[in-house]
Amino acid sequence: MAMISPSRRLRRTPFSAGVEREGVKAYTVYNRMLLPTVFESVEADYHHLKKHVQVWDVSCERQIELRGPDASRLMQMLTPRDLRAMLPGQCFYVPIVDETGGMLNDPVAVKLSEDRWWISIADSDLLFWVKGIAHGYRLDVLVDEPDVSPLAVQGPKADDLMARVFGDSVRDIRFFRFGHFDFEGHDMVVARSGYSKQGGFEIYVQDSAAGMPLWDALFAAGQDLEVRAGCPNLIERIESGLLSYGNDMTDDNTPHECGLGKFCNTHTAIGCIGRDALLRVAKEGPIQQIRPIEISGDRVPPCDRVWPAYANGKKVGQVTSATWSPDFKTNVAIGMIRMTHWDADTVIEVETPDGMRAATVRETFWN
Ligand code: THG
Repeated sequence: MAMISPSRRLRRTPFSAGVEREGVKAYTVYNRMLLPTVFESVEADYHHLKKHVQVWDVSCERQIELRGPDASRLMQMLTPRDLRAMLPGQCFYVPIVDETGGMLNDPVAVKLSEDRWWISIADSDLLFWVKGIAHGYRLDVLVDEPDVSPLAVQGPKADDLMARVFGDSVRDIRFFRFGHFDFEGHDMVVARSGYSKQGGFEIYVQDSAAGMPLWDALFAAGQDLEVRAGCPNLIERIESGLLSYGNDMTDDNTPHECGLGKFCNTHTAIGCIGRDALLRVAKEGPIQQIRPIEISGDRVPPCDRVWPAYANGKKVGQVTSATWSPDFKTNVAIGMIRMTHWDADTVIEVETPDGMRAATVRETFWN
């Protein structure tokens, strides 16, 4: 594929200088911002992530800040997850739905205080929907995109590296909780979260000017831990079943189709704009759902469009993410599969650009 031309519309990040110094080889565009996808190679990055520790520029996980007396009310209007018991200091993975129950985004909601939230968004223009609702309902809340850029530290040695920079108390942060930590006079929000299942943290850097000093401190402290620059890894995230908005699901899908029913409390999420629509569809239950799929044969080509899935010549779904897994020595994939064929061990056929492949619906992802 040809290069992407840089311009002001394609935003750089506070860490771009560090990412370039570490030899980034490829980017994608996410929320109109650069997101690295390859450093050494996707496979080499994968093995390193599972063994050591990586620093990821995930600035493209932009924050939507809600600030004001109606912030919590607005947050609940956006999601069918019941937020009443959520406390400041917690993060929740929250489906965001429109008035039809269709998925608009699948962000992490960060509750800073009763009247201040960050919505750490996946790749869709959620800001416009949120501003429209705040304005249309005349809510007393400010909605904007602040200068906040997440930097992820992921991998089995993440605790050791973070403790060297922020002190041993970072080890005490529980999963999907956050605390405030000082770095050279800058307040940093540090959460135990991240887009891998290898463990680690996300540092929400609230001032672009603090970005490179933090980047450099992590690399200086982690030399003997073999710290490297990394990025969300295609192989690891498919093995782990981490969904990618715009790839694995769109606004045509409900959270239940996406397997996110466990993050919905539609009956008690009073105020959620998609509530009535979701209550209607939840009564019947979804007729298709996301499933782990194992595709037989040797390495599949890159999956940059949907691959239809068939059984007995009839379409029964589609594969939306797929790659060769070096550790499991098979092709791992994520697909949306109709009810008639979604049971574990069901054999289907997937139409890849290389031709038809036998495939099997799995019970679980690969971790
Ligand atoms: N971290 C932050 N913001 C993000 C992402 C992130 N914004 C974009 C994107 N990733 C949003 N999508 C996801 C998808 C999965 C998870 C988080 C964000 C995730 N899921 C775990 C799981 O499904 O096992 C845990 C969910 C839970 O138990 O609550 O972590 O990665 N800041």
